[in-house]
Amino acid sequence: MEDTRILVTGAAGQLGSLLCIALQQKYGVKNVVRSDIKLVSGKVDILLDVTDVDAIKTVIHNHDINEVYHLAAILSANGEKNPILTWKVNMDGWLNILETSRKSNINKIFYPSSIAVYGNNSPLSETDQFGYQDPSTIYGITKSAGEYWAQYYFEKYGIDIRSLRYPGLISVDSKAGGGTTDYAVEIFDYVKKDGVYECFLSAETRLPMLYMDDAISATIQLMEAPKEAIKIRTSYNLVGMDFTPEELLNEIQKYEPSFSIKYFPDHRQAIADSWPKSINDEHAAADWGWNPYFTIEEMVSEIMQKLNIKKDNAK
Ligand code: NAD
Ligand code: AKB
Repeated sequence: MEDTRILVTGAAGQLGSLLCIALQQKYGVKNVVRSDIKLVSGKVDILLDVTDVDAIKTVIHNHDINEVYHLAAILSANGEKNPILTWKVNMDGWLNILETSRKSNINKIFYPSSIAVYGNNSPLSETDQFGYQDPSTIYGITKSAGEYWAQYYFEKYGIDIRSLRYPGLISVDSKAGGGTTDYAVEIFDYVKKDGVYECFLSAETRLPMLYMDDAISATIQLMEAPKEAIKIRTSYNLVGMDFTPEELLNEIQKYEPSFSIKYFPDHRQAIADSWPKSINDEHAAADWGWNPYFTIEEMVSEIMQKLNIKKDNAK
């Protein structure tokens, strides 16, 4: 059997930098080629701009790649600053990966989608796998179209493309990259006695979220599932929890009672308001056994351990 030889695009990002560690542990350091448009020491092996199709071909050929994790993208909030560039990176970049894969030895691809495919006219509570998509951002438009391109290349060319519709991903070991859910990552940089976080969403904005460890487990579990188990070839709904900034604050205050949030909602509020409040991911559970581990309580407890902050027993 040939070795799994993986190319990761966007490897320096919030997800990529941690997913690459898990892939290296699983497949061996030499079998994971970490690429990004920027060189970040310890996170990126080679420079690769996904809008450059010739560069993609060369890397896939020179490194004998047979699997791709295509993470490179511009996220929701940053995308609104430059919609045309966002289309170019997210859509042309994805088509470059798909076309190069079709013409080479690539047999499996991971493609991350997002809850951003849903929007104002979608069902926003317990949003169903097949709920109407109505993306409100250029990012969501590219992710929605990208899902259908994934299904098209699977059906027409037989490439085994698998995808997850991630909610907001929360990590402390890597920084968020310019999205609407970033507050739930940034906030932990401010947690200390009498610390204050200035939140760009309102106190009651509910959004679906997932702790990074669960996101990485889900990704690997999906990619390892038997081919016949994967019944959805657009992208699977996936979630771990949902909460508001105020609920996250209450959980953090169990450890740091004097910590507080000041609310200054900005342009990202409208994006958040158009996204699901909660997600139904029963197809992921039924098809390949998805079962998240982290609740908000377990996540905050784990993060506080990492930050070396102990529970305040008075709370
Ligand atoms: P990120 O912004 O942290 O990282 C994206 C990376 O892509 C960056 O390192 C950036 O340098 C790179 N990049 C940008 N343009 C590029 C180009 N032209 N060529 C090559 N690389 C380029 O994003 P992330 O949070 O790590 O997200 C990874 C993937 O997961 C994205 O596709 C994103 O849409 C998806 N996703 C993330 C979340 C989340 O909450 N983090 C949620 C849903 C979906
Ligand atoms: C963003 O906020 O843009 C991302 C996402 C949910 O896709 N975190």
